[in-house]
Amino acid sequence: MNKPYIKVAISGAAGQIGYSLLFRIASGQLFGPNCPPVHLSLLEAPAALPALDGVEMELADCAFSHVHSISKNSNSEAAFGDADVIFLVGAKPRGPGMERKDLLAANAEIFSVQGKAINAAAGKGVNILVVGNPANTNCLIAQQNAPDIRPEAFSAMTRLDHNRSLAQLAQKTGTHTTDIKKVIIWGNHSATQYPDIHHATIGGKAATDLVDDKWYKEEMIPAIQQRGATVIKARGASSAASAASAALDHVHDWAAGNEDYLSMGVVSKGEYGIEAGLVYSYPMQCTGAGEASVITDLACNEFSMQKMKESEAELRIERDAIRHLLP
Ligand code: NAX
Repeated sequence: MNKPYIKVAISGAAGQIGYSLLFRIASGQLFGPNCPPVHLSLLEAPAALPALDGVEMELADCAFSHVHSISKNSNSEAAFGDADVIFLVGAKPRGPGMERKDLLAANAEIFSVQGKAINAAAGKGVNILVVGNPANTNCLIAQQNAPDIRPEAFSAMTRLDHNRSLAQLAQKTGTHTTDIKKVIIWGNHSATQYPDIHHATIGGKAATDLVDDKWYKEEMIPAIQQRGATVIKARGASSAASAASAALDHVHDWAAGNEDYLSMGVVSKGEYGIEAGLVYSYPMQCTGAGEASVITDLACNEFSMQKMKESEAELRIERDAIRHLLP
């Protein structure tokens, strides 16, 4: 029987990204004004449930017309039951003295439990966005633990990097972000990601004709790769509102479609020579109704191929570090 609402589950709902994301979903910005209201299914670690009570109170106090109902859980299977869309935001942050492999192992536990819960409980047409870091490899773990869910249902977020690239190009060329099309983020959501402007246009002209190569390679690429760290340095906390905005854009466009190229981490089928099975950010075409496909016919120059391979190599290392935890 059809539900009178769209069920949206969000893990890490009491965290800083959750605090920004929930209110935008609740105000109707995820699916637009003409869609059914949302049921918000909020998942948190047990220790954060009291904070989640406060978030629920604030959501209620907004009297949003697009909220059908709200539920809270610390159990993934209960939170994901019959979900249509799942945002996996909650993850362990890197603690003092923790190495990247410790972080990978700690989060591998969380995302394998959540992958199994999605497999057991979510609606078969569910779409999942992984935001929690390391997002690509966490997405791989969840996906591998959900063998009954189609692999295309899983995605990792590189939309923030994509939006950051639009902003940098707009600032540099004195244009608006809406004038810029076909930017691509390839690879991992990490410092090896490759922001590619070789196919991009600004006001219909080739981006590579409007910005000089030295600025692109020596300033823009490192700025995007390091933007998260730069925000932490300035704000004393990691990107939250911009990350929530990117998560909203990602799922909105996946559901509604968008004619532009979009960057999404998806399970590779070997496109552009990248190892099949890795979760790799590609240029995607979203045609609506949760359908998205990799744009496969782009000619990539030697510089691009080298950068794309560097990021693939890092994803292989991450995958190998948690391989024993894959089913
Ligand atoms: P916070 O630490 O503010 O919030 C995380 C929340 O997750 C906490 O409330 C915590 O209790 C909860 N949590 C922990 N384990 C959980 C579990 N097993 N089940 C459910 N909830 C659980 O972090 P926040 O700033 O919101 O960032 C969340 C994640 O997004 C981090 O991993 C962060 O690194 C990642 N990011 C990813 C980005 C991307 O572009 N892919 C950019 C922004 C952000 O850095």
